[in-house]
Amino acid sequence: MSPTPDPQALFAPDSWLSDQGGPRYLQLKRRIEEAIETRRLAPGSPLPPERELARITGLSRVTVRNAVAPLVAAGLIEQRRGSGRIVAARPGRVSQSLSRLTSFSEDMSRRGAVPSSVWITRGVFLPSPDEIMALGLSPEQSVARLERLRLADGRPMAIERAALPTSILENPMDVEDSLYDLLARLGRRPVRAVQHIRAALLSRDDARMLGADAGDAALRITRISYLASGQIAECTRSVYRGDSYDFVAELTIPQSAPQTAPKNDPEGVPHPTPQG
Ligand code: 16G
Repeated sequence: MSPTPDPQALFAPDSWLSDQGGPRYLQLKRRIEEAIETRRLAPGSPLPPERELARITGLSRVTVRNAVAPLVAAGLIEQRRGSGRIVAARPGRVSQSLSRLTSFSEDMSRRGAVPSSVWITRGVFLPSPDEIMALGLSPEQSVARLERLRLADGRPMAIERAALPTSILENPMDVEDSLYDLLARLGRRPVRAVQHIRAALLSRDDARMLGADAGDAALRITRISYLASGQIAECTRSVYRGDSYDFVAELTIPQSAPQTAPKNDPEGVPHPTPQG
């Protein structure tokens, strides 16, 4: 079993629990998920018992229970007879939020994995008809193309094919480990993006690079990202191994919609409306 992390340091509520952060059981659930993602709670390490979590966080045991139950149901935490709850063996998949505009390097580092890339193509080219459309270029303008196999801890995760107007990225050879780091240094990091995700099957060539079999499940993602000025910064077409990612979207009820949780519920835990 992995060493027990210091639960006090991990769960002291000052840095993550707030009145504005929504239901408290969800805030705690997120805190535990984040600790698992960043490996502060490594696979095999014990989750502090309910009573201790309640003491450290100042939440009720019911709230703690409501936070932990969905993580057990999702397989992130295992209930072991006699030895309490432990973090499940690291799932092969990476959970990626659909609401945050982050880079591959940031996503992997946040999870304690080491990102790396193998370059497939890097240079300045005349744009293809698709790139002209996607980036709003004229046929005489040029594009910077970056094609990379992206790896986490040496394990192939995705193939990314990015095209950027040369007004955004003049010299693709300047990109070292992270494209978004370089764009940030140039003051041209995208602030908004639209992503399309669809299911696909791996082609023979992509499968070979990803260490999978032709015809295996994959996700195709197109991201068009924008600068604050509205200018298109990047069009990236990626192929992710179907078994490596879970894309997670957090859904909230619109402010104007009627609330179903009883007003007097201090924990904000939604209850089914009593029948009859
Ligand atoms: C992400 C983006 C990709 C971007 C890359 C930059 C998706 C689907 N794609 O993988 O558009 O170019 O990050 O990563 O999320 P980097 O800064 O590590 O090079």
